Amino acid sequence: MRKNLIVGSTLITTAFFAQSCFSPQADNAQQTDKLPNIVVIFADDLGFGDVSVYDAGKIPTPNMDRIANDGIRFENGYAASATCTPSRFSLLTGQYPWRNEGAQVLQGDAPLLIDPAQPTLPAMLKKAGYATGVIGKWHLGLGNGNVDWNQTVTPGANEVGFDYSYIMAATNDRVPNVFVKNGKVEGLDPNDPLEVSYRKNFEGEPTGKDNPEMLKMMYSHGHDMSINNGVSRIGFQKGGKAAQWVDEEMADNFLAQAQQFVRQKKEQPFFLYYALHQPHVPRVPNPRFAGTTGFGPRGDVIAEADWCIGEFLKTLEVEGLMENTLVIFSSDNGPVLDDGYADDAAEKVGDHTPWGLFRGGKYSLYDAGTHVPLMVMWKGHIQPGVSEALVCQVDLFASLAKLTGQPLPDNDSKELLDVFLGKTENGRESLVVEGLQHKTAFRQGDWVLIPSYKGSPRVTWGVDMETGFSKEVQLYNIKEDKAQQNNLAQQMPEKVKALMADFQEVLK
Ligand code: NG6
Ligand code: CA
Repeated sequence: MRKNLIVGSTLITTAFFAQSCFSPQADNAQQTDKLPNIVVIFADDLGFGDVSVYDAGKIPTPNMDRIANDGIRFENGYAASATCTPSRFSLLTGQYPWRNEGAQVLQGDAPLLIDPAQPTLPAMLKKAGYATGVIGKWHLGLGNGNVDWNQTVTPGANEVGFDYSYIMAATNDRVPNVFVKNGKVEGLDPNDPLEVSYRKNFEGEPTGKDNPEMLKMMYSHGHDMSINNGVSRIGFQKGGKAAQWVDEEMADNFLAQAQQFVRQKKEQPFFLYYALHQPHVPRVPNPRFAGTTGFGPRGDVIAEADWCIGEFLKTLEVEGLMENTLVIFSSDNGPVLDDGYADDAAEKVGDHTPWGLFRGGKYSLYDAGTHVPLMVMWKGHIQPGVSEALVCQVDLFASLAKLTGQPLPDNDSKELLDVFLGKTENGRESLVVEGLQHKTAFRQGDWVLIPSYKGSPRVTWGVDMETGFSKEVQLYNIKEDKAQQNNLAQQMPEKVKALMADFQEVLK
């Protein structure tokens, strides 16, 4: 058990905020004086064991560790899904991803996944008087399915609650390789229009498949289409050359944007969703970090991400905002080694265990798919500690609504503010997590139930990863058997039955 979880007076202040002062009807100006800034820093494919504070990590991550050491480190923090789009959908909407058929890994020209009429975390905070911004990876679709990248791309992040957006449309391995600022491609030369297709190449444009001599990093599967900056990607693009990103500069670019957002919005409460692109493929660190960890590019971009977090925290400090800013750090899904480029991730992993002690990783219904690093820091308001509570990123919506005096949403998000602030360990009783193809598992207490599923037990596109699918029903005690090696389903049919009944209740 944790002791002295909250400094007495600050807790009273927080409770006071939540209960009386911040009624949704209250005058915004009055509220905004006291509301804390909220920053969600969200890594891409960073595993539980990639963060050195979680014991298993061999790559030093002093700045991520600092958030944990100065705040609450969650030992049972989950993403809602083992891939990016569905996980981010849940973070921003408070809804389980499998309730939305379209919430699957999206291509770079996919339409906006979130209905602008649907309640979102940023829109809720905007109502509470926050300046809201998203910087970094989006991957929730843009436009209406027929985007002209040379015009304003809409609807997008700005239509679902963000006042400011500076984003990559999808992933760093998908076209278009440009930044979209408030719906406009940044740095586009009107004389060199940008065209994007996921169906066929544009006449005469080189590809990784046909022009491997142009590549500085070889693909291992997929990723053999249009080339930008010596890296071939998924999808085809033509033109827009002046706007295309340089991977090595991406971290500095997003960081500068995040710092600028803080400096510009510091007078009012702000909500910043700082969505790092690391350690997703292609892993191309700034030369300052290349070769620094001994774990190959995957290790080096984790070091780079950690540095970005450190610089960002320094900005909060310099601006005098540390004690008035709630910082949440997590990852969208579990880790993967070879995810489509020959970048030595598997060869150089050594005794580093990105998945910690858990089974599986990205794409997997096993625990490491969704069991991610999660930590919350709020200087002077949270007494540092470790929490065993079961929590999910989907719960941030309701919990932050509570913090800011907004009505609680009517969705899958559970109000766990006191848990996130380290005041209690009464987290969720149960949670549904998602693997590939909207297939789900049920965690209740220390038990995990994976129903019988048809489908390949391994990811089929060359990634060395278990999907978690099996014809056998699987039941694990995750506390005693973190690595999910001991399937107890045969032995404990009554437990399976009881869990299945509760699981079905949620799935309705
Ligand atoms: C897969 C890609 C993978 C990655 C993933 C999305 C191939 C072979 N694999 O389809 O490289 O981009 O999609 O990752 O193309 S996520 O973190 O955004 O969910
Ligand atoms: Ca991801």
